[in-house]
Amino acid sequence: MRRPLRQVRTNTPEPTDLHPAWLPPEVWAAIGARRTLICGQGLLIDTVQAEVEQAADRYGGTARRITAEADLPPADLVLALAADLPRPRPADPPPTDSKATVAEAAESKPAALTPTDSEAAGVWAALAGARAELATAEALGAEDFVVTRHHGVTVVVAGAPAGLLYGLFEVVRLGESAFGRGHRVRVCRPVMARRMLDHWDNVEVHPVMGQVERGYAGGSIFWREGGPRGDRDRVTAYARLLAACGINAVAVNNVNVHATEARLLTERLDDVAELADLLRPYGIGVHLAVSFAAPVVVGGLPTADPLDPAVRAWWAETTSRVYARIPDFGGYLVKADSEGQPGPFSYGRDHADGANLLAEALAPHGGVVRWRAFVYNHRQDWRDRSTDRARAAHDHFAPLDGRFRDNVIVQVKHGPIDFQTREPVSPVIAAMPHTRLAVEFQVTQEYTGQQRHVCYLAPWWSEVLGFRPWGDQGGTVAEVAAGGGGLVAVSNVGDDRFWTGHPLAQANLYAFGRLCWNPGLRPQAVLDEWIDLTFAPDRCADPDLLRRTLHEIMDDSWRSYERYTAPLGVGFMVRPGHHYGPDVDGYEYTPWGTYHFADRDGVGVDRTRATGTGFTGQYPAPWSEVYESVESCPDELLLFFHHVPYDHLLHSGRTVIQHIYDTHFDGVREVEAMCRRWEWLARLVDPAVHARVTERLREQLRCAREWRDQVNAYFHRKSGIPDAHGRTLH
Ligand code: GCV
Repeated sequence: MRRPLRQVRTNTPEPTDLHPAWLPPEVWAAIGARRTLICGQGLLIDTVQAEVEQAADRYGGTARRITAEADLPPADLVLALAADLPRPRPADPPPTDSKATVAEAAESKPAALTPTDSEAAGVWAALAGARAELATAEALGAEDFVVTRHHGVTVVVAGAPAGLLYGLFEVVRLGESAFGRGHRVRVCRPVMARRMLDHWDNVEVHPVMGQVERGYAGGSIFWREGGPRGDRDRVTAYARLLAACGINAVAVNNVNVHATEARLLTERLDDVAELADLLRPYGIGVHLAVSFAAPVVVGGLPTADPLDPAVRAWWAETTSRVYARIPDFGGYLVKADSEGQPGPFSYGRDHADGANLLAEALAPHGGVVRWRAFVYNHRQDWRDRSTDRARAAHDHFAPLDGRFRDNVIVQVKHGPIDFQTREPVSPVIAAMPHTRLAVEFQVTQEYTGQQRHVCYLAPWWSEVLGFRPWGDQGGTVAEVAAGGGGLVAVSNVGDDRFWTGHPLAQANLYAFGRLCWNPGLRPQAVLDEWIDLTFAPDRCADPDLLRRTLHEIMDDSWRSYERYTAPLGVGFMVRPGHHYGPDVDGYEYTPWGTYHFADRDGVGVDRTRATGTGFTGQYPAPWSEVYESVESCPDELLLFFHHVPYDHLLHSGRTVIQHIYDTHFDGVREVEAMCRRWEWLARLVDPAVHARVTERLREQLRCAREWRDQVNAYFHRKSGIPDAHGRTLH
């Protein structure tokens, strides 16, 4: 039963002029207008209470905390911990049929009862119904919850406070439909226990990389010019957004750990503790990226050798101090022996020695060490065709399988190179069955348009997560991650008022969280959720146009981006350093190991066992064979695995060179269409959002044309082959 609305307040953005992203006040209307009972104790239950109170305050409902023993007032929504579900006492109205469905309940009111008795009985009956369903459901884990509806009351029951917080946000997502007829029982459990974001935020502004490495949304929300930013409201608002899409952990500093950041572990630990205090009420645990050389750099020891007893003692003591200050600290994140970061190689030790050292220090406290597998030689001689960066992670880590301690998570980039627009799945994911693996994505759009281009990445991640490294008979990437260290992504958030620079890039952050929770969600369905929450289409003049247009712009935007940038999986071709815009030969003669080998006859990297670097041999069957053969290799990865002549015929029926020309023209046309479509939304979305996206689209179009013209001109000049359709190639 709904109470009549009291006066609804106007919706001002919270907390200052920050864009509310997927939690604008309107999404709380369904809950806020109703009577909610909250049962349970704990910090996260206080958060639930505060959220519902705020909504009720705005929309005229009520939020009452009750204990299991208290009288049961009438309610429309009950949010309860299973252990605190109120139990009827002899004097309470008897529960009616607990098995009644919502439809029955909504239509039937026991005639013999007075309205008040009826309402109270309805709540009792609803609780009895929830209890009956719980009895048949599998035990609820710490983050699980059940949503049921009986006798006109929606009941969310969780096994632990975190589950109730996620249950609350599920009701937010459901909106009015959480209180409608025909609601089926939903048991919700996250597929990934670990759902994490890594911030590549520097405390001290880095002379080249700035405040946030690969950040495209302004400064850091955590740090500013050498110290804490001190914007508590913003961090709390961020925590809230993360919890609402399912994230439960963050690393608060860059994996490239410089001098100031190294001290977060010791004398600047209070700065980390302060962030932990702000993130904790939303169930988000804090991790710290640490320098492997910390014993030397901040500890004053002569060595960081992982087998040195003094080094082990230093890590043990330092870690104990961290836990004394932050009892629920998540653990360490380490980039070692990679791109100049220190690591165990300096002491003749391997990555298992290094990771186990930190794991040993963390184990007594329940912490984990996340050890990145992004290790390769960034000082390669480009003349040396036998060295292949794609092989590096597997070469280094696969032989170590089984040697890592239980609380080590090896964190693997989803592709073998570096978050390109198209790469095969990393073979490491299939190569370490005795190691806990986490799969790493990049929400920040380093190589996918840097938040100046619309590029909805969920379809890409979804493909990766659904990939079966052992073929149809084996599990998926998502299953490997779920059984190990979960998913992690580099955050795309900064101090920009839209959080992500490009307002539509918010969808990537939201989608990453939702795919962690359930990798089986369809990207379009996730986008729909995000549109519903962020744009409230039902409240605009033309909901269908708004929804349809956003889908038209975003659904396929990753593939559009792929079309106008580097072709057929070859990757890079970006401007060195900042990685924005085209530069076909930009990395060709550099030490970074990212080459395309284009000449007058052909293009692509021969990674076969027969004639190339042997990388295909790192895959199990059937992929080792599929990728080895130029006939069976999927078109979209052809140039990643093979060097082929320009007139090589693709499965699509086009030659490689014609594919390059066609897709580049198509990609730009698609961006032109995006720009036109966005104009249709001028009066349907917030003018500030509209203006920002318009400005970004203009740049996207300019840049897409530049990509098209440079890539087409380059390959035309190399190959001398004209476009079959006679278009200008420059
Ligand atoms: C944080 C790429 C990026 C680097 C990043 C690195 C990594 O190379 O360009 O900025 O460093 O990946 O993942 O560690």
